[in-house]
Amino acid sequence: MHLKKFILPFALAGLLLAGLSGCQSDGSGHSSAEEAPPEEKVAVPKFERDSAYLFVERQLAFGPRVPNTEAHRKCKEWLVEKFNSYGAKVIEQDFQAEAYTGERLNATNIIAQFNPEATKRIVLAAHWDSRPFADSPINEERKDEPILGADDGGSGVAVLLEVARQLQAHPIDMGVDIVLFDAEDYGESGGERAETYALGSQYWSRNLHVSGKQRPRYGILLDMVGARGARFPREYYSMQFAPQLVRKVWTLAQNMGYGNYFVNDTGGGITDDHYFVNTIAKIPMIDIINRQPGTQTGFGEHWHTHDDDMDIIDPRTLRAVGQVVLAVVYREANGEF
Ligand code: AHN
Ligand code: ZN
Repeated sequence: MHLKKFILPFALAGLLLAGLSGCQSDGSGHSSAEEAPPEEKVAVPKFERDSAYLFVERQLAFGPRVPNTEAHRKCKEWLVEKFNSYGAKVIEQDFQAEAYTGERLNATNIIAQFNPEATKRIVLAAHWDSRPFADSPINEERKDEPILGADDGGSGVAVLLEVARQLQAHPIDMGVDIVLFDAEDYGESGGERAETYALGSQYWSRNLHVSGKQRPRYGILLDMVGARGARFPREYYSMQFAPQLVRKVWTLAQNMGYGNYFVNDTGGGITDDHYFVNTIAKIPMIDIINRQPGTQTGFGEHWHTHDDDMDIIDPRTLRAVGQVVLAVVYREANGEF
């Protein structure tokens, strides 16, 4: 309590100073002379929550999206076709990864580029695979069966598909790279060997599809952004690698009326895809991820169980996250973020 009271005035002063000076260390603020202002400002479009909800359903209809399965291949085809239909330049970044089990996974990072030539770019990411087993300590049911991953995987992808749809309908000059990582959730139970997770983001971080001036300036990762009652505290590694970006996104979200989701609280570090993007690719990337401190796993009762299906998804959560992401994208494109 005392600590909070002590820190708050300094945090506020820091925010003000950062805002006034217009210079930030995490690459999220830039007013460099070489960068031309946008031709015309484009209003932030409305994020259609029902559209995003349908995108979760469509993914689940393929079944669990576990690497080396038919459902995984079929879903990949659908995602690629969807991004193509929205006018993106799509790159299928195929790779083979060795799982902790020794299995060889045929995997693909799906990359959808808007304005591929633009030198001012940001990256939006989620993982599109789902977990091959239901190993949560909370629920012992059908532990060996793969999960549908409506929230864990499906939700982030669904939000980014709707963002892509809006980018086609309301074009901007800025570059946006949507990256759907594969093989995020094939990691060893228990989570001690964190590097057994996030195989797609580790591969992408070592083999970026862009270089030089086209390198994205920063990124936002969405992981488990669809559950009813979701709660997104400021994740620890995000604060370490991109503190100004976290503050700007959370402040924006709260000003938009989504403070019940984007809570004023700090959460522990998650070795999620953004961890490897930050440490290997050195692109500042934050993670918007649902944390539920009241539960044994810290991720909610449905996490890595068969309850992670459509019943857990709330279109209002998808909208809160999607509308904030759209606000960041369009404000950044307008030079107003
Ligand atoms: C670990 O448990 C090491 N990482 C969690 C990241 C994750 C799993 N996100 C979704 N499922
Ligand atoms: Zn997971």
